[in-house]
Amino acid sequence: ALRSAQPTSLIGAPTDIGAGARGASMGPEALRVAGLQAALESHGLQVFDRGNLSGPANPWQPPLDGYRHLPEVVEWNQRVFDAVYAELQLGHLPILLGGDHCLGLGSISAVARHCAEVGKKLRVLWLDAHADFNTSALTPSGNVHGMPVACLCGFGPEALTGLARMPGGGPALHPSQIRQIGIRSVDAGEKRFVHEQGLEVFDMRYIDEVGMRQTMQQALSGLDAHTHLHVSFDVDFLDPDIAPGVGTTVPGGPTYREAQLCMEMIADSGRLASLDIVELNPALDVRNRTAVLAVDLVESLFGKSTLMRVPSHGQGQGPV
Ligand code: 4U7
Ligand code: MN
Ligand code: MN
Ligand code: MN
Repeated sequence: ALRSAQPTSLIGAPTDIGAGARGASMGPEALRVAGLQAALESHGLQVFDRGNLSGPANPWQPPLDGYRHLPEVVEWNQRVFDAVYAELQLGHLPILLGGDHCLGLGSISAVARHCAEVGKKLRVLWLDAHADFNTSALTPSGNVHGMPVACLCGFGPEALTGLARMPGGGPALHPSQIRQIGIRSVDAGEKRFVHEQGLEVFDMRYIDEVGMRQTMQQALSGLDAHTHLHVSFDVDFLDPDIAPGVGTTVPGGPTYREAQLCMEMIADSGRLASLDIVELNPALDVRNRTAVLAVDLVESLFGKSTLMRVPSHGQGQGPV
């Protein structure tokens, strides 16, 4: 018996507008070359590849008032917002192919707006080496890919914090809706702000001590049938030994097995309803192996609980 799963839509956003290194703009194509669509289809999912969005080029300028490329970042995020929102309205599960992590702003703003309109609760899992909770006053770089979580919580320029146009005004997210996993590089001022705002952070020290299983049980606790689960997967979450193709590597990340378990437990929750795959940088990768790994992990994210396995290509063992 095949439970009919929600169709998925791939949305490419080929830009590195918010990053500190060039190359994340090649992420969408690298994920396609690594076989993302076929991998999802092999699990019985219906996949629509919507192609790539377009937007302003990267002018590669120094920061202005604490932000690099703010007008261009805003424009890209408006386009991402519109594309993700349209898929949610169709009842599809949007998969944003970044692009750098500033695009999580447009994507999650669309998800938050959608949830408010249909009366769903929203939980965001932020898989990342970084907290991405900087503001223009705190940032050591001015790169907006280090700021999306703060902006989503209402701390940032109006052009970014207001993207969602939430029904009651107000920010797209409250910190209590977010769980951060894999964190191991947070700037000094950013760290104080994370504590002040009460973000729930499962950092690498925590994962080392209690293990990925208990970490994910806690991060996924309290979900119910009315919860929309969004996963924002920054590929630098993974240990750089297995995932070298990112702009900001931080040693000491989850191993292959830990990352698999993380994805499998999200799949088992049965609540995954939207996804970002961001920060993949093919210019820094080795023969596309980080893209292939990301596809492998995304398969686990969809493989277990979203649908039953069916005999396919004469190889299947039937439902498991
Ligand atoms: B990513 C950094 F200073 N914190 O703000 C910053 F270390 O989306 C890095 O998680 C941000 O990859 C990394 O520039 C952003 C830096
Ligand atoms: Mn990030
Ligand atoms: Mn990161
Ligand atoms: Mn990065």
